[in-house]
Amino acid sequence: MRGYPMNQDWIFTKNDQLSYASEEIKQGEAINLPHTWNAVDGQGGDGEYYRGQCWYQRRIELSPSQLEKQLFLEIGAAGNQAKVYINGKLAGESRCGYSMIRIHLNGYVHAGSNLIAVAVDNRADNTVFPLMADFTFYGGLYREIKLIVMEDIHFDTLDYSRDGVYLQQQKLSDEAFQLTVNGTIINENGNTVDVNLKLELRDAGDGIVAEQLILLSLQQRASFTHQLIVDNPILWDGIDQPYLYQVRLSIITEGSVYDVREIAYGFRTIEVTEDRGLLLNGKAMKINGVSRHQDFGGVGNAITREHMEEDISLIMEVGANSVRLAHYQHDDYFYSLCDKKGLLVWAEIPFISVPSTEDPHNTNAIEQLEKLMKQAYNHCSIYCWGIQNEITIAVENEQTYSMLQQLADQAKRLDPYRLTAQANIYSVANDSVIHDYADISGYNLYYGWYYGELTGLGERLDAYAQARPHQPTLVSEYGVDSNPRFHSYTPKVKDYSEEYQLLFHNNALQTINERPYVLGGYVWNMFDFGSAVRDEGGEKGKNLKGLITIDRKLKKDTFYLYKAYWSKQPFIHLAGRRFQNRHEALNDIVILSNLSTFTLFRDDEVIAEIVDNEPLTVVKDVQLIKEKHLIRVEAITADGGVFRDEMILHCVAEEDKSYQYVKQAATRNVTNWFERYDLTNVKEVQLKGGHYSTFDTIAELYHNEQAKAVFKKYFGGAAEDPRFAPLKGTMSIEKMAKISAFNIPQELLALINTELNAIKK
Ligand code: GCB
Repeated sequence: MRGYPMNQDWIFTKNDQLSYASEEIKQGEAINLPHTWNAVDGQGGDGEYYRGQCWYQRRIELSPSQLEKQLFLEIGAAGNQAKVYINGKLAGESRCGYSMIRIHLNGYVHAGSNLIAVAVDNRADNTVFPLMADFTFYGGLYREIKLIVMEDIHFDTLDYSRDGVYLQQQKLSDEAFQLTVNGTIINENGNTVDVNLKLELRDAGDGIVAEQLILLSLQQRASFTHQLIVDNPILWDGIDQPYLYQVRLSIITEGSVYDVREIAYGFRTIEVTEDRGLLLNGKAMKINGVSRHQDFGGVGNAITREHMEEDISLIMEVGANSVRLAHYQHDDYFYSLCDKKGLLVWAEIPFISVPSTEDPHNTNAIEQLEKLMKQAYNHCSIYCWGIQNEITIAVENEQTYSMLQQLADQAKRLDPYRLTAQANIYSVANDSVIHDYADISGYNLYYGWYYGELTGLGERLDAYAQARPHQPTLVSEYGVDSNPRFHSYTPKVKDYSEEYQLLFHNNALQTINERPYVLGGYVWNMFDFGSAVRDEGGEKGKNLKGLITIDRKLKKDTFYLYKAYWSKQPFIHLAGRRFQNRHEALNDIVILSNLSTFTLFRDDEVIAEIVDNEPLTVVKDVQLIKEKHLIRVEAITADGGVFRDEMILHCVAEEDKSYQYVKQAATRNVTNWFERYDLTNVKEVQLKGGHYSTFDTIAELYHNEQAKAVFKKYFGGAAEDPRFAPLKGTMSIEKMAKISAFNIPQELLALINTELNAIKK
């Protein structure tokens, strides 16, 4: 299999005309891939971003000799749906916006110039996931495209898979692993041939560890399963020792090599235990995890390998040992980087927020899971397949469970050796049966941000552990938005200050670390990311929960908090450097470090000598007297290494108001909007059957003019917003009340019910 990049010289237009399947685009824009049309409006517009069907075209010149080979077009991904036309004929389609697409070109192409036209569509479609989520659904051909050239006899490349071969591993004993190789070989010309399948295992130094030759006779196709016993392999042991072997598979006949796959592969065991948490190679490992969305500032999801390398090096710098690649399939290259660096990966599909109301079987979720798994199968870093994220926002019922059962069954059928995982919204009950549908059932918990107090996190985890002592949990998400422009001496929820983010995460880290039964957590999020519908914290179109800004240029103080907890690379960092104008005379200086002995200076004067093993150290009441002070901290390690950091603080007379987040009058998130209703004497309503109530779905309320009028009285046109459309068929007012953003008090539900329940169905 040889691949030739085809990223240059494309023509793009937003003008949607079916004639572009066969006719040249006249007034298009010349672009190179990767490309998205939402790089700007997807992360900072007025909430709307362009969602439509757009066209891409490119010509490809093929010689008669090339046509004797098997030719495939490989499209890294197309967001969210695509139709691929070759010389005017529909040759392939995709409804999985994050998966790789492969199209067999022979039969569509001829010698000379051929027209490739791709219609890419990111409009809302109730049967294609994600339907609704807190991130931008960027449109475009946002990954690389290649022409793949193969001989007539080759590994199967069209069963959705990447390699056409699947590697599985099982530990047999303390001394040996079994490596199983499954796959299918295709013979395009259909004559009976005998082929040798050569299987080699090479170590990191390219030395042969094991080698086998398997004879296969095939006509059109032949499937094979082969096992190799690997004695005492060097283990892939996470970030400490991500040792990779190379599995090389070659198809050979009469001395010629027809097809080769080389797969970097590591041997490891991963278990989740009731009492010892997650075990990697038998050793307990707390999951020090971060989540990642794939997009970058100004680039959207049209990222390159350099962007991915930058992300992985930041994730390594913070010292994480695991990454949740949310909320969809990421670029294959990223999973390879995780293999190389030893990061355990939670991989997942965009079955998120709400199921389809038009397709009760959610076929698209099943298809996306199959593609994710078949394409990412051979990455040893992946330890679990995520089957849903907060899918019960609007409704949790038998249909949800049967859907999850189907996804879990499919994951186990395709891969019996890896775990399944799910991430639930906090409103899912601790004893809900939903937790049974995956090996790992995590909670996305935002106590002290969207609801509750900071202490709520620990209380909730303890309550869960009591309700389900046999199933350990993890915090599959936690975080708060912070804008490094905002600062406070008295950080509090929703002030978006860097200081509140620090406080929140320090509490979360302590809470998770203190509880051995908690597997660990995934910070939401390593990076700020595009979420066009958002407008909060002084930034439009972005979720600001990152430890690093969306352009990857600024590490917020919380980044260094994690580094202090997790990383073994010695460092020291002074927090609060952007909170430069200090109007109070006495200031607490916060030091973040994994070192334990340091000296704090104000200008040239030593103001504290500290010995402290805590990742976060506070030196209280440092007095600022001059207009400008240089605050410096220095640590000397046992082996004489010197680490220092410094910052300038200004002593000012008046509070610098630019540090305060001022809520815009017209922001889309209105707090306490219900205050215009008198809720003082509202009584519970005994609901009558056969009448409307807050338990009916919005779609049902909309069927009746009177019920619709009641809904509109309280919620205005909310249900008519296109973003709400996927929710209408499943969301009730009761369910809305469970979502903190809607801010609906219980008394208001009763008030609405007095009106709704008077209307006969
Ligand atoms: C969640 C979602 C995630 C959001 C996050 C947030 O629970 O799973 O997609 O981005 O909350 O920031 O609200």
